[in-house]
Amino acid sequence: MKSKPPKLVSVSAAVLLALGSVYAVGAPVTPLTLGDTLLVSGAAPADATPTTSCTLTATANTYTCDNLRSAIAHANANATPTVTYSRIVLDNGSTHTLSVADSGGTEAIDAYDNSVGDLDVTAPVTIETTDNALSKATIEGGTGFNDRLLQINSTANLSNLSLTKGQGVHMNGGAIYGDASAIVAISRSVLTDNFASWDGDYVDPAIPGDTGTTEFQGSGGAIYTKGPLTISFSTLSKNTARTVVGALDYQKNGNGGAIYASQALTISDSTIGGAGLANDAINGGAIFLTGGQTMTVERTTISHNTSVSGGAMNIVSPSSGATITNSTISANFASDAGAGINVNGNITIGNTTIAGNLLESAAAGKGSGLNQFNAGVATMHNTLFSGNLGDTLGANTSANCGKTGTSSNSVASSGGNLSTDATCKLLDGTDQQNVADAKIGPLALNDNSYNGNLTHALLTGSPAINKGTTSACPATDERNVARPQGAVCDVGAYELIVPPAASSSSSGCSVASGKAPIDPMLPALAALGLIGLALRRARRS
Ligand SMILES: [Ca+2]
Ligand SMILES: [Ca+2]
Ligand SMILES: [Ca+2]
Repeated sequence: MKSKPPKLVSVSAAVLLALGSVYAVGAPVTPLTLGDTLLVSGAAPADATPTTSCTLTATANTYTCDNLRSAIAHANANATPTVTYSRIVLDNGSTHTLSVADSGGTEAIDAYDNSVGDLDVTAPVTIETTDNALSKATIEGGTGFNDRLLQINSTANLSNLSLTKGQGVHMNGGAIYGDASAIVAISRSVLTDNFASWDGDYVDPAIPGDTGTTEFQGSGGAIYTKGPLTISFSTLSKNTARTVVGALDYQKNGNGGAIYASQALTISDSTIGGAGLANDAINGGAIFLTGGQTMTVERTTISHNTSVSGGAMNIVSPSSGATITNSTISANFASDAGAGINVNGNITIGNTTIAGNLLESAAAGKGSGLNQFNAGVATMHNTLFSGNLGDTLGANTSANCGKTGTSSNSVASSGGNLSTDATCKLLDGTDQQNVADAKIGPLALNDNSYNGNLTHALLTGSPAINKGTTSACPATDERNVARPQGAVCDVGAYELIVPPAASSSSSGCSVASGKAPIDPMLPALAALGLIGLALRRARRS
């Protein structure tokens, strides 16, 4: 093996690290080459059980297919699935309403029969639109479809789609079920108004002697996956995984209103929830992670989701820990523990704003913004806790952090944090505790043309401004604004833009020269405008 000069080795290592972090986002584990291209043309191709294969066009390896179901049937027949993937192309703005219901129940739950009910993907595919910068294609469940939309047991990259009206009746995964071999990446897509529901012979407390036997969980309102899942520039809203049954409104399972994941979960530049757009579940209103290798969330806003435990997320024993960076967790609700985050295991939270989450538990000591249970350490830097309320029903006692059980919460501060109370144990010399008013604005777009996420701006005089630590500060904020602005990074997900300081001894702006002084803001504004234009095409709608 050739040795390299030490300097090159060092550079290579840095590049490999950078490539590794990029590669982890959305790329399949095994690089596949393009096999067949499958064109599904038309504004609303009718769903039907495939009877003929797709038709070869004059272009090699390019076929036309009657509908999405027939395209998937062709893709599943891929003879070289470890080498090639099929690319299914839908027209921009087209709607694909699934109507071939499995009314006779010929396809068992979680079985693979692509001819009826859910679309079953068993070989690598990309499903996208003709132009992923233009309007999305919609895949939806028709009236009475009573099935999820997609069941995947392969590599699947889904781009520029709207997945809606998935009807996970008595099954996991309202829009998508990812099986053990699924590697799913979703970008620039919307998953909204899907549900997973529970049924089975539950023990109804209203019926004496009732015993439960078989149960179907009904988890993952939009997505249930046993394989790694990557989501970027997407929105997940109004998905539900809470089933209320019986005479006493017995609330049965449903974990993960939007996402139930049991493998590595990576989310970036996305919005989960929103005012009037809550995802809802028993545990993990937006996200339920269990047995996962790791969870990484960055530049993502999770707001207004509802649950019993973990309004935004319920994280159970991530073996490699969970990391949340440059994100906003706001206005989520839980009736038992952790209106924002409920976590068992190690979690690292950096430059994140956790604000206005509401817990309505009467039990003492539980956290509303961040609640820990059982084991684990929460390592935090530059994170802002403001006005997470709860613990005593109706009293609105501030409790940003806490723990379920007798022992207290375990926190390791890396500095630069801010809290409106002292419950988060932020004891580094650079932390601020018991701040009377963090002075943050309401959730708003705040000129964010990068990913469209809503954030809490820092208002004039906010004690979060320039009070983070520089050492652990990311290069940008949640809106992709460069950090730091001014001398030092701000606390939380939002960096307040500071105009370049006007120099009092500027040599090029003399009024005596007869030219109008140049507004020092103009170059910056022009640059921002150009960036905005460049990014507008990439912005999810
Ligand atoms: Ca199926
Ligand atoms: Ca099926
Ligand atoms: Ca700053």
